[in-house]
Amino acid sequence: MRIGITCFATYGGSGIVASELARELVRLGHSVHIIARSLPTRLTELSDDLQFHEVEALNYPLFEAPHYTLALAVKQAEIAAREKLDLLHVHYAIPHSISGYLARDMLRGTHPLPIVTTLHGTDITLVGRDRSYLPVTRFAIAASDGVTAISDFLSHETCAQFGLPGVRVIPNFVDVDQYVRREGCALRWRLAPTDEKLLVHVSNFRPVKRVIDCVEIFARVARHVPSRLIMVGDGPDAGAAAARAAELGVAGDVVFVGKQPRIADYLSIADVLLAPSETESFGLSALEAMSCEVPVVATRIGGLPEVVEDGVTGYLRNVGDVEAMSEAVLGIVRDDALATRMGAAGRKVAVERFTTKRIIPQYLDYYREVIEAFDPGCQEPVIRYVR
Ligand code: GMT
Repeated sequence: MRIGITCFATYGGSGIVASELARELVRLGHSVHIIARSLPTRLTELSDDLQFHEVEALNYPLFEAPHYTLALAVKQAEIAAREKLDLLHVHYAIPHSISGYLARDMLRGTHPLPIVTTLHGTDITLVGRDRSYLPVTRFAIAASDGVTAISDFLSHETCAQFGLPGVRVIPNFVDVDQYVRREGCALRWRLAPTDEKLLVHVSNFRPVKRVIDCVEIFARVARHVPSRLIMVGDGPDAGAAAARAAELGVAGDVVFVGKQPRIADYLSIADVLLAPSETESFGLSALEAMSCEVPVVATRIGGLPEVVEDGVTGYLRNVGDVEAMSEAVLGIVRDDALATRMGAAGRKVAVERFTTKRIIPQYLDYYREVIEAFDPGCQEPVIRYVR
């Protein structure tokens, strides 16, 4: 197949999922064209079968901001026609589905271009629910030829909020050969020189991630067990997290490593992953940690319970309950046998339910279904993904 993929290239789960999907599709013999504002961070190995097309939006003095949505639609249509794409797969509904809709319409009568939209989370739970975006989000989803969501939670949210029928659930996935436990490596010795326990957090440091809760949890744990907190990523709340660490007197043991191209390096040496999010439709870093045999302490919200089993692969606690989360972490770092058992259970879940090999074929089957059902002559946007 010849597939176009649009995603945000910035630090975010949807761009990572789109990049890993692209890489796997190419590995399986398909051609992929990434159409995005910049090259997604995890995609470095371009080739004839994995090409990147940059969207450049003209900034004219009359415009208050460049019109990315329109420039993207033009690029999607241009690449689809030139490269004879069989399908365009957009990640994150706003604004990518709308651009796809425009591209499909621009090509009407010349090149059939079915659109699949994958919903990732905040495109439904935060941005899409905002009054200023809700009608257009609903329209974009209804107008897509195929729609997938990355968890049952997100599928239900989509139905509840937009009054649309259930969408196909294709969960996120992990490369279990890349995300593995590594003992005794140089990075571990550098970050934990006297064998401290390593608590790791990975995110884009936006308010929904509650990174300050990570610092609060860590400060409570560090009172009892020699440990360090490794903060991987960057974003708006990084400064506030650093300030809180200083206030709590733990700044010396909180290490901000910034955005990292190889998250696996940090997860593979962690003792606990912290994911205290306010909302999370899946929690990709939790799954990646589980693949590395790392117990997860997270919040009991959104799709996280579909990934982390409370008491088995980690612990789930209420949003903001830093006391309970620090108790949960202490339970793990004080009991090596429990930590090993939880790590092994997490790895088993990753291997049995969420491997790349198990999930990518679900996308391919869905592409085929959508292409087969596509009616290039249809003028009205209809909810074609419902059977
Ligand atoms: O909002 C974010 O955290 C970023 C967002 C994205 O689109 O990049 O992440 C969402 O998609 C990830 C990949 O599917 C999921 O693992 C995250 O749970 C989801 N984030 C939220 O729901 C907050």
